[in-house]
Amino acid sequence: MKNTALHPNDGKLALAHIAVGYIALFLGAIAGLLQAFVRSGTLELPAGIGYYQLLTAHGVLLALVFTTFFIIGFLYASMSRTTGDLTPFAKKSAWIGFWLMTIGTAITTVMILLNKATVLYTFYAPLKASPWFYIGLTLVVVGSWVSGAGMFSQYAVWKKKNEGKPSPLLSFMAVATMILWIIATLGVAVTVLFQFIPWSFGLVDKINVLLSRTLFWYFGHPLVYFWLLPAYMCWYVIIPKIIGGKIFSDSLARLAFVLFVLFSIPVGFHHQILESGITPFWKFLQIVLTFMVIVPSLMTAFALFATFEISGREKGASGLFGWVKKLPWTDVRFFAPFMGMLVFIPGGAGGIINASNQMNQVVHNTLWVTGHFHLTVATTVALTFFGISYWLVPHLTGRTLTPRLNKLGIIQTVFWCIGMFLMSGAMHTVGLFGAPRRTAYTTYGDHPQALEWMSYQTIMAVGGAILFVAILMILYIVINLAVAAPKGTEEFPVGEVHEDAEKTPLLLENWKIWIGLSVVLIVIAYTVPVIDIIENAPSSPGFKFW
Ligand code: HAS
Ligand code: HEM
Ligand code: CU
Repeated sequence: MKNTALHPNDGKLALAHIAVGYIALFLGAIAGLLQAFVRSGTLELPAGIGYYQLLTAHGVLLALVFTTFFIIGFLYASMSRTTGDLTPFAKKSAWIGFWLMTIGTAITTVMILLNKATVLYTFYAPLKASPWFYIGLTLVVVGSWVSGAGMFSQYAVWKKKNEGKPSPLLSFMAVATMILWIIATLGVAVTVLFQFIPWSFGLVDKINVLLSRTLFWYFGHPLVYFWLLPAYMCWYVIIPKIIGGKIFSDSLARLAFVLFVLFSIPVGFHHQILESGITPFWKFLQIVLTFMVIVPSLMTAFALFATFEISGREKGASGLFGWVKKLPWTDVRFFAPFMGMLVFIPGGAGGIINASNQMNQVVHNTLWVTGHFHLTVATTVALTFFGISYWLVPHLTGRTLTPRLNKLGIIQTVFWCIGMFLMSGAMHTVGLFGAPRRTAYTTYGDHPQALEWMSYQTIMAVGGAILFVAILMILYIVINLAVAAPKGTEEFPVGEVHEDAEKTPLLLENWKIWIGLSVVLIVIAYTVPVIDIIENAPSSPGFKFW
């Protein structure tokens, strides 16, 4: 394993991805701030900007663009760090992928800004956007596939040179994440290419709404694990090194990733529990599988506690919780991802509530759900990505994380947590009182219940404002780390496996078996209901409500 800095070209590649990601974060956060103020009744949008236009920009730029670009940059940096300089093929694929994704993002964003695609990030039919919105999204997906091909070839070349050895853990995880992504995006590619594009060009009049939503959620759920797995890469492999400990178990980490490849896809119906036209049996089956996909997260929680405790005890901690004191609380590279882990405890618990049939009737389409994913993706994942940026950006630019920037990072993390506690806490609570998500300011004719929601929506705005300050802080830090911090070297931390851990069975690297099993589960969970939907679900013409 090489410990030096990345090859300069590989560094540029990762940096380009991260830069686009942060630009999207900035633009998306402006929309978020405005939304929070509109919903509290303190702001009316100027210049004919619509609330849903803003919400579409927010969802697309943050959930789709910020995440995907940051992730691909990070995965390439991880591959290069653990398997050596990228091969010419991998490098070329990565750059072609980058440009396809960037052009696609630009087209999609322009369409949203022109108010020709106010369909939200889930682009549910029968809302109908300009065909260019869907074409832009297609370019993003195709670009990510080209990038994926580069990663797979890099991995295959390493495997060939090192026959019989398990691949470096970080590159195994990068490949697993990309396999998950490719299987998942097939669903969205099918609906966009065969349903949305012909329909939005007017080649066909009607669209099978339920089929398009089902294909969307076939993709939309694994999408959330595509966000989560890179955060898990940091937790399993990078955090142990930062805290001066060891990885608890290489096999357990790999097994968790394999379980995500198996169980994260055939579960999309848990977003459609209240959708008519799907037989309860198939919803039930997919919800059982949803509970299976909770297992690898519980395994992860276990492994992290074990890593923290073992490393603390090796440093002399005693008592039940003495190890907590041995953690490096003042190192933002640890502190930011750690706060992400902590937030994932209520975030994940909320997910389990969502997935429970009866409780889903209460929370579906309320602000509770919005609260859930601002904890999971917008805090657990986002704070971990910030935590990665503190060392990855200076590592790539040949600079250092100074004590001042480290301290600012700690303050940034605290601001994020306070802002999110207020915003997401208010969302969860008012959601239980029935306040709907995806709704601009309204008092429903001064209905007493709607008036009760208002004070919570004001708390959401206060939280949103604090979050926006935190956004400005992270941008200041990242830009500093990219262009202004003192020259030097910053380590790309990669943990070693604890000597007491079991040897890794090679079976875990047998992708044929895992991809095969994943396909079997998908076929079982989706074939019958999809045939039923194709045969029986009605089609609809398009609508433009904005
Ligand atoms: Fe979710 C809706 C169910 C996880 C994101 N989810 C959403 C949407 C998004 C989203 C974006 O079943 C909305 C989509 C839309 O626009 O409509 N979700 C789940 C379940 C999980 C889950 C069962 N979601 C996530 C993650 C996301 C995410 C992760 C993004 C990254 N979700 C749902 C359902 C809906 C839904 C329904 C539909 C709702 C509806 O009706 O519309 C599980 O994967 C969660 C498992 C996680 C855990 C937590 C493990 C804890 C760990 C931390 C350990 C901490 C340590 C530190 C070690 C069980 C690993 C502690 C140290 C100390 C010292 C204390
Ligand atoms: C929705 C605020 C950061 C992802 C919303 C809504 C508000 C909001 C008020 C919902 C409104 C509604 O349903 O009417 C903010 C603020 C942020 C922030 C103030 C920080 C400055 C993030 C981040 C992510 C994110 C970092 C993801 C990485 C989403 C998504 C939606 C959403 C996916 C749902 C869009 C939809 O329903 O179509 N946000 N947010 N947000 N936010 Fe955020
Ligand atoms: Cu889901």
